[in-house]
Amino acid sequence: MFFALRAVTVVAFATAALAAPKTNPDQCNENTAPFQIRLAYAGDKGMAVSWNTKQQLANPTVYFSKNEILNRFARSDISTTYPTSSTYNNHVVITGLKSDTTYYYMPACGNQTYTFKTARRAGSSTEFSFAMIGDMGTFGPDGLSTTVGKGASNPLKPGEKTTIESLMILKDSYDFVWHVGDIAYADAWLKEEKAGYITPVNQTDGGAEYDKILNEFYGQVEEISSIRPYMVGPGNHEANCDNGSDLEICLPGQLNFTGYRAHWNMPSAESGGVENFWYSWDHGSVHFIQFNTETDFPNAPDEPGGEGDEDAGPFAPSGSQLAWLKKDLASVDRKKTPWVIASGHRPWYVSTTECLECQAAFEPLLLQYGVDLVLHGHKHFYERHAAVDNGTAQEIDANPTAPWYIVNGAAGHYDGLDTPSLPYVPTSRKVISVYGWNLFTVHNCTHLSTQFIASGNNSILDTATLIKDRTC
Ligand SMILES: *[C@@H]1O[C@H](CO)[C@@H](O)[C@H](O)[C@H]1NC(C)=O
Ligand SMILES: *[C@@H]1O[C@H](CO)[C@@H](O)[C@H](O)[C@H]1NC(C)=O
Ligand SMILES: *[C@@H]1O[C@H](CO)[C@@H](O)[C@H](O)[C@H]1NC(C)=O
Ligand SMILES: *[C@@H]1O[C@H](CO)[C@@H](O)[C@H](O)[C@H]1NC(C)=O
Ligand SMILES: *[C@@H]1O[C@H](CO)[C@@H](O)[C@H](O)[C@H]1NC(C)=O
Ligand SMILES: *[C@@H]1O[C@H](CO)[C@@H](O)[C@H](O)[C@H]1NC(C)=O
Ligand SMILES: CC(=O)N[C@H]1CO[C@H](CO)[C@@H](O)[C@@H]1O
Repeated sequence: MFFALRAVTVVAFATAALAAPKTNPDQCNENTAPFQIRLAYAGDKGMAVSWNTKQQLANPTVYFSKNEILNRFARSDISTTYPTSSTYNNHVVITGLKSDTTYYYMPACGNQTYTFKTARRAGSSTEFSFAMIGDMGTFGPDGLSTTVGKGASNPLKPGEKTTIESLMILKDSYDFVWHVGDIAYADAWLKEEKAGYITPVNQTDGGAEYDKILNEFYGQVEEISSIRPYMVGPGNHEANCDNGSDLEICLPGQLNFTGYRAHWNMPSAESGGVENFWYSWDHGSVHFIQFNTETDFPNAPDEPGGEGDEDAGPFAPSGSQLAWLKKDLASVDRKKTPWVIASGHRPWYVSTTECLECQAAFEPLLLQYGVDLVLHGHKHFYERHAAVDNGTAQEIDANPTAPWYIVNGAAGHYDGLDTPSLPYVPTSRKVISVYGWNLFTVHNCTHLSTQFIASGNNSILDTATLIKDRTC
């Protein structure tokens, strides 16, 4: 089993460049070689580095420096696995860095140097962009490809780029990626087997197929997650056993956010949150908040008895999440971070079934504290709304007092796209059913814009700008 604690890290300074590799207590071999490398912000002076290995490490170690010498290192003792996983998840947090600075790094026993850039100093007013994706599974023969299984739809058209390819081509246009839940869709394994889309790895091995798809996903996303912080939020597919099949097979790694808890290391320790479930961070002129629409609030859909029927959570004493959200929102210094952007997986303003429990729990706080923008996934299309105050639309170029809502769960996975219901809800302003992602640009303290980018050919299919009357 794994520890819910965040990695405690020791930062040391080696005196000679070549001394660093000798400090690794783990023997390097193919079982300790790092793969699936992924980054996450840890304050504006830190970076969480996570990666997997085939064997447990005594002391996961990352070498780093401002140049390629890599003469500093950070280390932890967090190397964890769970039943049905073939890998260990290693987590190290590097602290004491400079904000807005590029560092070179490499997990011990690696064969390649990567770079990351720390977050922009909280309060800095420089323009920046970030990428937002929702509901992205693995691409290729075990996920979304140019063919579909029985019952699935919307295969990739020949020559179309996947969302990962599109994000990679445009990687210089954003500082980080925010994946707002539903990560990998490994839980589709049984559905894909039943549809004749994939051949079982092994009928009796209880876990190989789930683990294979999960590993494929983390391998595919690595080209981005090893060079850009990849922030995540919980989605229902991180706890899902409703596999689209009539078989009762649910693997331990699939239950209760087990794989999700083990893989990621979001900055909850830095923000008083809980694991990868709810947390916040500052980046330049924005305070970002991830909240959890799956568990830990009244009538949460993934809790026992909830409508999602996932039998998951809770992860903290009753009332903790909403109390944290209120406290976090109340403590934002709007002079420092004039913008507040929040994300939770399930939408409540959307032209199909909405999460009313989520609305009841979260909307009053988001309204009360003047959150500027709320991002959701879950539904597999793109829908840009107006700013909305308890159902009443306010236009985004007219200094709205309510949050602007955008739903995008269209990054692409085995099941294809969803069809929105007609007529669209009154708050809807633009609907696009194409695989794609959003590029958000925070220009200054009054202008924040978005572009919806079709992954298949990188064309911009929608543009919109939120304008606030404020003095910067
Ligand atoms: C580098 O390490 C990765 C992960 O172990 C491995 O997949 C890759 O083949 C290695 N590359 C080279 C050039 O050795
Ligand atoms: C299937 O997996 C089980 C458990 O890992 C293993 O014991 C068995 O040998 C495998 N069967 C085949 C045909 O590979
Ligand atoms: C899910 O995991 C949490 C943390 O270990 C635990 O407290 C909770 O009871 C689990 N939920 C279910 C339904 O097993
Ligand atoms: C929101 O609107 C509904 C009716 O649509 C109303 O019943 C409810 O009291 C309103 N909530 C608030 C906080 O104003
Ligand atoms: C803020 O950015 C917008 C969009 O780039 C620009 O039109 C506007 O003039 C800027 N405002 C200030 C005060 O610089
Ligand atoms: C790019 O893809 C979108 C979505 O499939 C399509 O509507 C558009 O026509 C394409 N643009 C070009 C230039 O091919
Ligand atoms: C264990 C489990 O959740 N299995 C589910 C697989 O899918 C069918 C049909 O959707 C459900 O009825 C099972 O409960």
